[in-house]
Amino acid sequence: MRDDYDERDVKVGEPKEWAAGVPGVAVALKRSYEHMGLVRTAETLRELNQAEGFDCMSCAWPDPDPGHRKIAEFCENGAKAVAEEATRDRATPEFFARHRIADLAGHSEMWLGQQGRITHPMVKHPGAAHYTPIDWGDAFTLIGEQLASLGSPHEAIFYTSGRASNEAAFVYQLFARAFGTNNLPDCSNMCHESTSIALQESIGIGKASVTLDDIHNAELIILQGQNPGTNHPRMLTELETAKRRGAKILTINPLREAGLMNFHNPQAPRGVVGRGTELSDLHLPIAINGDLALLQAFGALLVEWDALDHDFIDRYAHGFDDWKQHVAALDWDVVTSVTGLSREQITEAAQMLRRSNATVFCWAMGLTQHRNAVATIKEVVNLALAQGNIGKRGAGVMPVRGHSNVQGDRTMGVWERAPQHFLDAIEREFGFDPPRENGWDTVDSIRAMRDGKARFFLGLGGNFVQSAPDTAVTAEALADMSMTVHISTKINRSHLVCGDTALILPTLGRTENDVQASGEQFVSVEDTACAVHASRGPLKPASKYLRSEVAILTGIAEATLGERHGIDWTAMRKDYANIRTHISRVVAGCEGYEVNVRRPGGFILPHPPRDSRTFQTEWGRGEFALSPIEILHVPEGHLLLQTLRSHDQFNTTIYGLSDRYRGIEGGRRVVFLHRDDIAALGFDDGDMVDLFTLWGGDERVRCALNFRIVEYDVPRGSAAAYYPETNTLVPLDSTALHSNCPTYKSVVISLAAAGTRDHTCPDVQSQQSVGSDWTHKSHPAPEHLS
Ligand SMILES: Nc1nc2c(c(=O)[nH]1)N[C@H]1C(S)=C(S)[C@@H](COP(=O)(O)OP(=O)(O)OC[C@H]3O[C@@H](n4cnc5c(=O)[nH]c(N)nc54)[C@H](O)[C@@H]3O)O[C@H]1N2
Ligand SMILES: Nc1nc2c(c(=O)[nH]1)N[C@H]1C(S)=C(S)[C@@H](COP(=O)(O)OP(=O)(O)OC[C@H]3O[C@@H](n4cnc5c(=O)[nH]c(N)nc54)[C@H](O)[C@@H]3O)O[C@H]1N2
Ligand SMILES: [Mo]
Repeated sequence: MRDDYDERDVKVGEPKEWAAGVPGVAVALKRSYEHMGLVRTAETLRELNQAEGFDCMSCAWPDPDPGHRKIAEFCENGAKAVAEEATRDRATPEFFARHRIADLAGHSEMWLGQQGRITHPMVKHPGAAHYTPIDWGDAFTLIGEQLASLGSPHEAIFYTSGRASNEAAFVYQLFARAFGTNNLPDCSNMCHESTSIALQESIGIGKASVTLDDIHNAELIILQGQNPGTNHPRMLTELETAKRRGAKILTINPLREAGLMNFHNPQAPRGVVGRGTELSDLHLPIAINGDLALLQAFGALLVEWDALDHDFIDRYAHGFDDWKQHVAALDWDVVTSVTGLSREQITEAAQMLRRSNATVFCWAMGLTQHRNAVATIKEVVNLALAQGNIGKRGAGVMPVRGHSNVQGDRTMGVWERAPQHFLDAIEREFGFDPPRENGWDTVDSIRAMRDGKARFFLGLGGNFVQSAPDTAVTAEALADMSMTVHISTKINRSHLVCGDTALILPTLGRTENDVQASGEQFVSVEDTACAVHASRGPLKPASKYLRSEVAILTGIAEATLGERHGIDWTAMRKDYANIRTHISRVVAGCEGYEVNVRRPGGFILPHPPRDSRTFQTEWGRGEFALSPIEILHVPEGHLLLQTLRSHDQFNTTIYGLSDRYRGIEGGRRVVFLHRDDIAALGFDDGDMVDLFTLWGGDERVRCALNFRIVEYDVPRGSAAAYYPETNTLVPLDSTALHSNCPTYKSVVISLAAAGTRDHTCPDVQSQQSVGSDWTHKSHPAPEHLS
């Protein structure tokens, strides 16, 4: 089992021009056999994304209709995600007895994950150096007592990662609110929050207006700020179908990602032997954060050419005239300098919009994680409104969500700012008055912990300390808690940055059989196209001591609230149908939930703009937004860094060290730079450098050390490096306007030859040591316990 690697061993090859195909299948099966063995692999992958099977936990891409699913309806990275969960390796109490927490913190994130599934609930008592086993009942009692001891319910933070099922999410938010707080931050706060805010204000609902049928029938598909070949590989199959039916594809990305260019479909003979399908018809290598200006330039040209849907604008939109004037006054010098694109390139792309009668706009983190992200996404909507591309077959806005159930978790009320009508429905259904003031989102939760306003942190999945910005600040904040609790499948770094008392509560994963008092249970999830369906795990649980998320959460609720509010947690645990009954009465659009969700393929939630061009906005129409273009000044000698995913990770879970499509093997601490920037800064390809953030004057506070320079086709002035190694560089206070999403895709940095610049950052020679400095910050471990 590999632990760490030396950046100097990184092998750099040629980036690929195409995605998937035979290598994808080969890698998927190899990883699956290694982790699961032959029989388990066959058993598991056969059920993946089938109508009677389980929902893949790798991304939120929708499944085809039941009749149209392939025998193998999964992708390389889905298979890796399954193998990661269904592994035969186990992190047992003996494992935790062998390793002090401080020693575990010395290992890489990849190594931690490779230790396998956690088998028993574990506790670290104040001052202890190890995690030791604890009974479930005792664990719940400890949590209940801790929560009861808080000065106010608002001292508790209830975080969610987007893998939790609808049933778990519903129970969780109900518990937090019955306890008395809306402090329900989630991974969405770091992900598509900018989308949710922008779409809510512009079209009245924060979700995609597109179904798979629309993708297949589009004339133009725009892929902006998204790397589907790695992060939503099943999307490539649908793009291929669209292409074969004549759609054009416009890609907008600082990088020429392999999956944007060409697709060798591993499930079709032509993908195995042929030349694959060319995807991108035109690629715009935009400068980081140039999208708002680009979209406004598109708008200006469409107005100039009168390539507009006036009927739609008159009937369904508001604010068109102001927008028209706004884009007509556009300064093209600003546009070309901010986008790094020529007027000809931009015009050629705008012609594609002009010619299309049905355009689908897709985007992901390349748009959402910038300071001006909300404005940028509203500009996407402006274009959609201008050409009537909402509520029409083959057209629409399509934020491509990340975590497989991040959208469902929101629908179920995991939201620190849940709307009043949702809270009213909770009150009607359960007879208590939920707190009405907004809770903390992710960034505000970190601030609250840092400032001593919170004392308790519970994570329903996720890896908070690695996914959040400003790792040093976040770790210190978390280590200051009286209690940290993580409901998890596998060990991750957040378990090693402990509050005074720390608990790990091991849970069943999506692949596993969930049996409760009334018998076998299923759960339900929602994909990025608003389809809700059931998911049933085929495998025997990794350990007989595991409990489902619902069982754990209801156990905590009972230990904390007892009879308070008279909520019957036991009934919900016994039979999840009881949770779904509540859902059907509380969540709008979920009437008849139990019946609908049991249908093969499930059901699609209502979406007023998609269904009937109804817009539940201030004006009852689709709103044109006016956004000034702010120029992000990067001082001389500095670069704009975006942090992104390699092909061999799922967020903070590192599967391996192969970013195949970008030609990187054997390491992750690399920084991609343009050849001329490398030269201008006085370096060579292959040099080792330290990265420093320019923020608030002092450039020595945030650093990430020992990165190998890789010459790459990125726009001048920009840099790219992997998440989560570079989260140390993202300032907590650098967030998107209105959505508070960290600006993970625009961090101003400088470089220095490794080891040559003084710094004050607590970082972190390498990824491993993140955590070790904080593990016992508040209570150093007495040596005799080790
Ligand atoms: N295998 C796998 N699947 C995943 C995940 C994973 O980690 N692994 N994560 C899941 C999650 S939670 C999410 S949110 C999604 C993430 O899916 P993506 O959003 O595709 O993920 P990122 O790697 O962050 O890639 C962002 C892309 O945006 C581009 N980009 C960066 N800055 C800009 C910009 O200013 N403008 C434009 N136009 N483009 C820009 C980058 O070059 C990159 O191609 O994937 C989900 N699926
Ligand atoms: N620099 C930078 N930072 C980023 C991003 C970026 O692009 N750049 N992207 C952001 C985005 S888009 C997101 S969504 C966040 C992700 O943030 P998180 O959702 O917090 O992180 P993950 O890595 O997805 O969480 C992985 C952990 O979840 C646990 N887990 C896995 N399966 C299950 C399950 O079934 N149940 C439970 N209870 N636990 C499970 C495992 O223990 C695993 O270690 O990170 C954000 N951070
Ligand atoms: Mo995400």
